Amino acid sequence: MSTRDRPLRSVLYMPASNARALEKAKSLPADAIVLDLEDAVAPEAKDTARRQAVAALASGAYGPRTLVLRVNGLDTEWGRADLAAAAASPPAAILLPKPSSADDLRNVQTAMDAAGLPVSIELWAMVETARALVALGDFAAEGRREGSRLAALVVGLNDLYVETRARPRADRWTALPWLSAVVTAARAGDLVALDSVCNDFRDAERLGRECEQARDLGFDGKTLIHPDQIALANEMLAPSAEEIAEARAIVAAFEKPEHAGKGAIRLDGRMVELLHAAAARRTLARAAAMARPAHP
Ligand code: 1VU
Repeated sequence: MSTRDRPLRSVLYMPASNARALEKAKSLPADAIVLDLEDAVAPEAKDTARRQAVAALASGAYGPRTLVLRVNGLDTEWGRADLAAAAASPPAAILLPKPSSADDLRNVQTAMDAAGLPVSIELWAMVETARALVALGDFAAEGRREGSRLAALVVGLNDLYVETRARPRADRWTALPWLSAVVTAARAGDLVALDSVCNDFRDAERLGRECEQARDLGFDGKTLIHPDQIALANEMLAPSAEEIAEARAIVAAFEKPEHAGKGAIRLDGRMVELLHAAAARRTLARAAAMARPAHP
């Protein structure tokens, strides 16, 4: 199943060098887990992290959680070894840090092919450089290209703040144009859109505000750094009971015989169109996917 069809409300990073975190993740209610070989792992721990990540991927101990491997860039001494290791026990997706052009996305797919990663293994791309923001249209086109592995865009605000010199603000107003641009590119490219992390993992109020922003901007899920952040993301990035009830009402209204062949109808005193029925069906499909046990 493509990750496009899986719930990805909560996507938890963990350093693959941290054996305790790898163990703990087996019982955490995250929809997806990113085993990080890149920034969260010190150079002297890269080999241990790669070995532990491969063992985790091969273990079958993470149930239906979507497993993703964040590799080091191909321009580092570790990148190609990371891909070769992934081929031994493939994750659902490879997460590429710091791509800045469509060429970077195509080059890593060529390297994935060469490493022997099956074509079903997707590519997720971080959006964390100024050049990536400028290239979002090309990223969307890559998502639409026949045979492309690209399936998701993942925002990385920590790097973007440093590179652009924009100041991180608690309400994230300095990042809103980027966040919105990433969601737009994801929709144009038929890609999953995942919001950045909230570094202040003890601040549930702030996380709640970020999840609300992510939901309202149209993100599919939020990346996380700590187990305490999972429950809130799962709750806030799922369709609410009211949204599900409304979606059911719209679908039911369009299915009435008297509305057959109509493009627009009246429901509870307002107009709903076929495009709303399509959105309602998508909401119901997401809710159904989230109702399936993702974390036993
Ligand atoms: O109760 P236990 O001792 O068994 O477990 C600890 C701890 O190991 C565990 N835990 C985690 N388990 C899985 N995944 C995690 N991400 C994770 N974080 C912690 O939970 C128990 C309680 O932990 P704690 O509250 O004592 O927290 P620590 O001080 O151990 O850890 C805090 C940090 C922030 C260091 C930790 O949460 C962490 O390493 N998070 C992930 C960092 C990461 O992957 N960064 C890179 C991606 S972010 C990015 O690049 C932005 C784009």
